[in-house]
Amino acid sequence: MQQVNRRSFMKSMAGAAALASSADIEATPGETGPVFLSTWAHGKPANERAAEVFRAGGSLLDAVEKGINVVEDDPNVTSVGYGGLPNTEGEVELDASIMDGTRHRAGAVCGLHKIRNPISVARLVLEKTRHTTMAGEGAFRFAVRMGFHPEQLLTPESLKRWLEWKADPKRATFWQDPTENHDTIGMVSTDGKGHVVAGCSTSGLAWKIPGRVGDSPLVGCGTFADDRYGAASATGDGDLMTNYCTSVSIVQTMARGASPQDACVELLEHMAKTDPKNRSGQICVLAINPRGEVGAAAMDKAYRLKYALWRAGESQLLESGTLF
Ligand code: SD4
Repeated sequence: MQQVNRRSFMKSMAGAAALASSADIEATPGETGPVFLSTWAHGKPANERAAEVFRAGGSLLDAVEKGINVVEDDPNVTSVGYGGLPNTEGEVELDASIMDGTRHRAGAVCGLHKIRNPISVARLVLEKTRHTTMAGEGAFRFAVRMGFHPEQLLTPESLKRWLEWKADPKRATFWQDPTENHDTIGMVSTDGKGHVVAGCSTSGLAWKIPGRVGDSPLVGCGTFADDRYGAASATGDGDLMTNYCTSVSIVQTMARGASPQDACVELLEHMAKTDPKNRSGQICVLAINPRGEVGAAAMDKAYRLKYALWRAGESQLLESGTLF
């Protein structure tokens, strides 16, 4: 196994706060009980809802789905679900996937429009069909058949931002330079008894070319879960990360004995080595193993990963280290 240079990673972490938070999460080997780990600040209420659902007797899949629903329903999160920023034509196109580490089965939807909770549609693809991924119009019709109600997903705020973008003659487009408006909710979790689940949901890159699919709904890229080794999720530039199958790569590294933190760092090091341009890429990853040990890392300090950790009743917002 390639040795991960953890010391240089820790050295490159900006600020004592980041160092302290990483040390905290490493100091808990063998922890039992459920653990929820999610991307960005909106991951905190998502984790809290997931923990509530799990404590009330829901399954880990229920917990991850319902936790992610909190972010999808929030109109103030402009990168996920209702209120997500649209594609160039003003249509909100949503991507999501969820994976069960016990059955080694996932459900996913991409380019879903007019349905605010794609993670729940993805869950139904997993539970009710023999398919894994459904796209576009077919995914929409499947959702309606499952009882979801179509609605306008643009809020007054996201409509205003799209109109402003459209009116700007110097606007950035994906025919030229990438734009900066994106995020996702990625959640990885364990029940503390050896079961892991991963899920993620996003409106993808703002002003994307219609039909563009990011990493989030692609099993092995945006999410991966395997009870033997752990689960991972990714956030950032999906056009870049898809080429590295980030989540399955991290889980495979854990399969070779690496901790979640080392597995995250190893993937980033590999990306940086294979293409130096990746060093400034918007690349962030999270991982958990069935013992509840967690890892989080970002590539570049210009795009830092805030992440949320729920463990033993405590809900925290932390910041990962960066490789560069
Ligand atoms: C995508 N990876 O569609 C998603 C967006 C994201 O932080 O996660 N941004 O490329």
